[in-house]
Amino acid sequence: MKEQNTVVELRQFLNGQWVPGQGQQVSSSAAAIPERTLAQGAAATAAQVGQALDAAHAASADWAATPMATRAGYLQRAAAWLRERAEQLGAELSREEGKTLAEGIGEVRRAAQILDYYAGQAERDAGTVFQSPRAGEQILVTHKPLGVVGVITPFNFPIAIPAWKIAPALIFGNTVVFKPASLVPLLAMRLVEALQAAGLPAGVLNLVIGPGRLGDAIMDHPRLAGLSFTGSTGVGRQLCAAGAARGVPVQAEMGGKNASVVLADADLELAVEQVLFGAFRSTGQKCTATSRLILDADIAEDFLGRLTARLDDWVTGDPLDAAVHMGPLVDARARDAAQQGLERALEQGASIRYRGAAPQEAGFMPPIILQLPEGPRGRENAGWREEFFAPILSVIQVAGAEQAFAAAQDSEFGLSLALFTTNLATAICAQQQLDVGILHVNSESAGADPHVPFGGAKASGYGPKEQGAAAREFYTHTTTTYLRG
Ligand code: UN1
Repeated sequence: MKEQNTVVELRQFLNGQWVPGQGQQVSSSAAAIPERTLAQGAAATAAQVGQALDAAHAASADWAATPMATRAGYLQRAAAWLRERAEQLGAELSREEGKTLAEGIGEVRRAAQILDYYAGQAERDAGTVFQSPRAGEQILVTHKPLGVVGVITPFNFPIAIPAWKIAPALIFGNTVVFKPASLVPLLAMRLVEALQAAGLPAGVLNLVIGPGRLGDAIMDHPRLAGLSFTGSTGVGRQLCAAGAARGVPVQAEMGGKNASVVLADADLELAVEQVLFGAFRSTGQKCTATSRLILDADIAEDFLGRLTARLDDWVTGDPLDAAVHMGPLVDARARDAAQQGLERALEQGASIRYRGAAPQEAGFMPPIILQLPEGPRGRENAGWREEFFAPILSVIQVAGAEQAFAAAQDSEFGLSLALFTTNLATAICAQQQLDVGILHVNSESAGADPHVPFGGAKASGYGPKEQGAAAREFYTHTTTTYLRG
């Protein structure tokens, strides 16, 4: 692996200037080599968060009055900037977060695609005109920005998730205070650099890097008009409650415990490949990852035989090595937390059906398949209930589609579900019966396109969904105008 030894100076972006933080020292390191520091500097303080919100507020009237086509230009230029540097930034992402180089480069390109998609909003409808029951009248529904929007993002998609919140916030005329996960500040800084290079006016986008409690400083600030959050269900619900108390809309994308259901009539080769990707790509660190596997008993042994054979060739190691399929978890703390979850599952009667090979150091963990106990005990097991955010796949067996759907529904979460069947009627039944935000028929549980709604049911989501036409629902409020000439 080619190593550069430069440590990036970690800075805050306030009112169009890169400035040092005034808080405690923070740093990020390589996921696979924790002793290697990648970025270092002082965290933002609550006072600096206040400056960020004040700057965003001061910029907000001019930004809202800027034509959408002009706002789109900034996003397009930032997209081009990212695309030109996709390989280099993808390598930075891979090194810091731990996903493979291909996934890192893919994520940078995806961020560019998201920016371009929202730029296209300038050529879409600006609202809706309704018929009026009264003569000589039209009813217009138009959209206005909320004002200053807070964006709080997790470590697992260090640039794509920020892009899919910041791009719609900006295109719809909001100004932004962005707080990324402090484990992955590098790509957050790159996204801000891209928009700065595009000429974005001062104050429109502000970046504050630091510990989680900065999120409370954003939430509590009187200028805040909306908050979009992706992360754990616990933190998301606290933010939703705080927002409700203040009348500030909050959009929260939270946990998942997504099932893949493989029925007896499925194309097994396809299902094996898609479950492998869904469960183990990005080391299982996606809210859309497959972590429950529900197999029809008729094909269960055949399926597991094929899946474990594929896993025998699955290489866990240095994420920058092209031969590697799976890097480490983001850090040793994440690995230890997943390890403890695994131990709880084992104490509660689960057994290890498969454990792959992995380096011992840093946050490395091998791919693991857990067999849960039969009957209701299986569905009380930590392997069924808890989101480990790790390459651990918990398996149960059922008899037929009806039992499979009942098992799939038996979860606090409702983000994504992958169903493998060749029977169209069964697929339609799943669409009607299952409380999930995203249903994949014959494809893996992870993945999202920018032009369609993304988000979950039950404990997985709160507030309007993200992406596509859904984004406008969150980032704007409407005025209904009864217009008579
Ligand atoms: C994807 O499946 O590619 O945090 C996107 C997450 C989700 C995004 C998933 N909010 O994993």
